[in-house]
Amino acid sequence: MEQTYVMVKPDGVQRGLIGEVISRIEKKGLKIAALRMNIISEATAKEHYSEHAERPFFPSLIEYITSAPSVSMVVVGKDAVRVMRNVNGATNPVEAAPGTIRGDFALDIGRNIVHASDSPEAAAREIAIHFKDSEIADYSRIDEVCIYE
Ligand code: IDP
Ligand code: MG
Repeated sequence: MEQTYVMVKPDGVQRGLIGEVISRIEKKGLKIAALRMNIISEATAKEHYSEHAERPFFPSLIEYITSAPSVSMVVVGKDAVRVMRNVNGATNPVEAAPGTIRGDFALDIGRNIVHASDSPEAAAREIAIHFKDSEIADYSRIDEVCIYE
């Protein structure tokens, strides 16, 4: 089983899409192992998006992501990293396929509702930024016998 870090960004929270995002994750068969709403600090946001520190959109990205509450999750399942990237859809909602979160609900790259780690290494790094080990629940979903062969 693989872990990934998922965020409902402030635009997703403000637009009442927390439940929609969580519902898609749950229905896919992925397991939510940690969940929290908070306003991310500037330091945490800069660490989370450190790979983009030199990009022109970095200051506005940090200002935005820290401007209002977001929802952070650890999501677990087979190939969870790749699966969640596909559930979210392409970064630019213009390119995101219908049926994906960004394809169904977003128009602007700077307001694309969700985040998910782009590799297992990024997932480990991002989970460690946002959660303590003790906040991640180790349990089985009773329907796993139907989800996995
Ligand atoms: P990702 O969220 O699909 O992994 P990244 O390239 O890692 O996409 O970019 C992180 C976030 O930064 C994006 O989700 C988007 O909100 C924002 N972003 C990326 N590129 C641009 C841009 O060109 N203009 C404005 N915001 C951008
Ligand atoms: Mg990214």
